[in-house]
Amino acid sequence: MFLRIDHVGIACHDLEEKIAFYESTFGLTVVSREVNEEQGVKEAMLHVAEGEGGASYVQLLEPLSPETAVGKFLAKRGEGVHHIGYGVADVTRALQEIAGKGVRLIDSRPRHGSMGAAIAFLHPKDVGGALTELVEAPRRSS
Ligand code: V0V
Ligand code: CO
Repeated sequence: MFLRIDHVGIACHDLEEKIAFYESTFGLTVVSREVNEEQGVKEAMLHVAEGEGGASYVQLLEPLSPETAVGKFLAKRGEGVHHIGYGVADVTRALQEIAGKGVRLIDSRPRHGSMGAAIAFLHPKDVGGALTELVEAPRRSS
């Protein structure tokens, strides 16, 4: 079902400061920045590698307000790994298959994600404490 680890999402208080850290420490490059009102975040994707199953990234997340998913996470747990995003070929199909196994879906249908992806979250309480995101990247025209 999973093609790759698409991204690891990292919650932070100050997006610009964390971008500067990842750039200067690891030599990573920002390939996309977005404000996603629905998800309550300002985020940046930093490219890590290309693999057979597609590209992988680090996603840095700053909350738009304390009441958002990432805002609440920061207040409870502080900065750190917030979620893991797995690449899938078809997010709607993957959601059906996973729901059939009794895992609670946060999103029963795909939402808008970074860089034009269709995304959906699974409840961390049903995935061993790991907030899990499914990511269907847009098809490349080649
Ligand atoms: C909360 N919990 C987590 C967690 N956030 N566990 C692991 N990882 C996380 N990130 C735990 C929390 O400690 C509580 O456990 C329990 O879940 C309920 O948490 P809560 O603080 O009461 O918060 P809720 O229930 O209001 O919200 C939690 C969920 C929420 C996971 C339902 O954060 C959510 O809907 N997340 C999905 C959307 C999202 O995260 N968007 C931002 C990324 P205890 O303490 O009761 O044991 S957007 C993104 O990635 C984009 C755009 C992209 O990739 O393109
Ligand atoms: Co994400």
